[in-house]
Amino acid sequence: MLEEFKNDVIEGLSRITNKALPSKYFYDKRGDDLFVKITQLPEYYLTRAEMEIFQKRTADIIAALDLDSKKRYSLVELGAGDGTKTVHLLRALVEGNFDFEYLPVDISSDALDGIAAFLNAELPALAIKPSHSDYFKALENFKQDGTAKIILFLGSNIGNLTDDQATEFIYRLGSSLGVGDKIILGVDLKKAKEIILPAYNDQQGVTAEFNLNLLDRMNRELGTNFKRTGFIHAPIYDEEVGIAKSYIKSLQRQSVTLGRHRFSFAKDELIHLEVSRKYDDDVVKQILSRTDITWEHKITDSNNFFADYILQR
Ligand code: AVJ
Repeated sequence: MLEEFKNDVIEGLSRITNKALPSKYFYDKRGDDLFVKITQLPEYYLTRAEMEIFQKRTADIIAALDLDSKKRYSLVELGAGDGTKTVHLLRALVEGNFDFEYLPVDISSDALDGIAAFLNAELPALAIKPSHSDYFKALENFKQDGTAKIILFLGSNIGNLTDDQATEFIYRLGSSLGVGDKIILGVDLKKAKEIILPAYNDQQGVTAEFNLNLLDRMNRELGTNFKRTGFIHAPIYDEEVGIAKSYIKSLQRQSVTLGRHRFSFAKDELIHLEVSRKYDDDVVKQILSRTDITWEHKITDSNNFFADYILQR
């Protein structure tokens, strides 16, 4: 794990142009805490918008899933989250007497413990089986269990993937599902720069802190000597394509060492940290066209900021 982190940093920062670091490294303990703070920011509308869908449109989600009361279902959530959105759907399914189990999958055992405790308190009758695992390994294990699958991949988590990576991801998801299985895919929708950019550049500076925390993490875990004051958070939104990108910008000419490696930064040079892809129907169609997954329904919040697409294998 640490070795992989180190190799990714060396590869990404040794480049002469297009320096980059993978966004998955944001999420150490401090990064997890900062992300929770982000979801509560006034500018970060994504979490609230999807919450509204799960609170107010549960009946529509269930209708769109077209469930069969005689079948057994596994509701598999990729990335456990905190359960505050999913609980609404789970409650409605329990109340509707559907035969199902909830299977959250996450690589963080803390996240799984948290969601299990929360759901045991909220819905004591719910059968929950957490998997501390890689998504696709878990799906492989569930493949032959005789249940119909409903996969939840919420929160615009797919937004961190490029379109090619997202296609590959949905394609692999399809191959671990049976015909008729469903996917609920939560995505942030394309919209004006004036709304999207502040979500990644909030007034209080929490998102800046979230990005710059990666410098601290490298210093702590890999022994680099990044100076926090030498860099700033610099996000952009390309309204034409619909992609938000976060960079950190070097404020001066400087260099940083990692063991025998030295990384040099020009004044104003950027390090690319994250893509947050924004979707519309065309992007969804384009991605699905190269998979065996089809689009069944789309459910949005009242502002049309966010969508949960109900897809089918
Ligand atoms: C967790 C990928 C949905 O891109 O909006 C929030 C992560 N980064 N603020 C997003 C994030 C900066 C978030 N996702």
